[in-house]
Amino acid sequence: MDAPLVKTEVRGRVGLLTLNRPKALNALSNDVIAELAAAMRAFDADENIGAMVLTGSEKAFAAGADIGAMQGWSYMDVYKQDYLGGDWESLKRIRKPIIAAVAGYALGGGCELAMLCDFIIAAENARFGQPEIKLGVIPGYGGTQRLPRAISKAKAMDLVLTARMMDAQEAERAGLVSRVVPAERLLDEALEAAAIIASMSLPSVIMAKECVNMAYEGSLNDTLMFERRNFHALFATEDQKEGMAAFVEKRKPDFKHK
Ligand code: CO8
Repeated sequence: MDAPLVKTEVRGRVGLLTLNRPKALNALSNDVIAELAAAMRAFDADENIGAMVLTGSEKAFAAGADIGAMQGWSYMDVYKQDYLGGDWESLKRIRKPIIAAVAGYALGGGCELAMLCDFIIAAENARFGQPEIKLGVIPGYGGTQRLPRAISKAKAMDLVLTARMMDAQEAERAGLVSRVVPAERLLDEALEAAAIIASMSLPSVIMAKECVNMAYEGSLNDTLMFERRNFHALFATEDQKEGMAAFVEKRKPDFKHK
């Protein structure tokens, strides 16, 4: 049997989810997200679970959506499958709190997945970024919408337009991350925080999460759809083909700006 792409474990009243595609730095294929969504839904429905922790490896929380899989897709391919709808979209309907425990790279869809969690605890070696522009596309899973809300327009523009990475200290100063801890403390710190949450009354925990999200998300649904359609549209460009081919072939892209 193939190893699971997402490992699950129960620690007391906490559900631990570990992305498990280490050779591809936990690149988020549709299969990874399908497994993640199924596991989160199961924890969400389990009355013995009060909170969840989502983590990756020491080197990468997740290095983004799976570029190899996306490389050949056309505009119609992404539009018809409503890429990043479906299982992806269902993650934001999980009602119990999810803490992202991030070590190493959280890039592109990986940074977006961390931001979709309720808060982020980072290891000192964590690095956050939205490098999609280097591939001839833009963030497609909330990066252009959640990042300016989580940090500032200036820093979000800086990251999204230059593709530079932000280290854990900068991410904490900017407000993206709630705590930074030594790498060896990361999982314990996240599990302890989740255990505290799981010891509270579940209805009040769920309502608190819903209310904070109401304050934060306003009209996010509309803007996320706007972002997704623009992300789809970029698959009609030559530069998307070139950007992703260049990554796969390990060379610099030669963009033609069309
Ligand atoms: N997709 C597929 N494979 C990947 C990805 C990825 N995003 N990232 C890394 N890998 C693979 C590499 O191809 C390599 O595989 P192999 O060993 O078979 O050649 C393996 O992981 C190890 O990677 P590297 O050799 O590159 O490791 P380095 O330590 O040299 O570099 C980096 C680490 C800097 C993280 C580098 O791998 C990198 O730049 N990765 C791509 C980062 C990126 O561009 N992410 C954005 C992807 S696009 C995206 O997320 C679209 C957003 C739309 C929404 C998606 C929602 C999920």
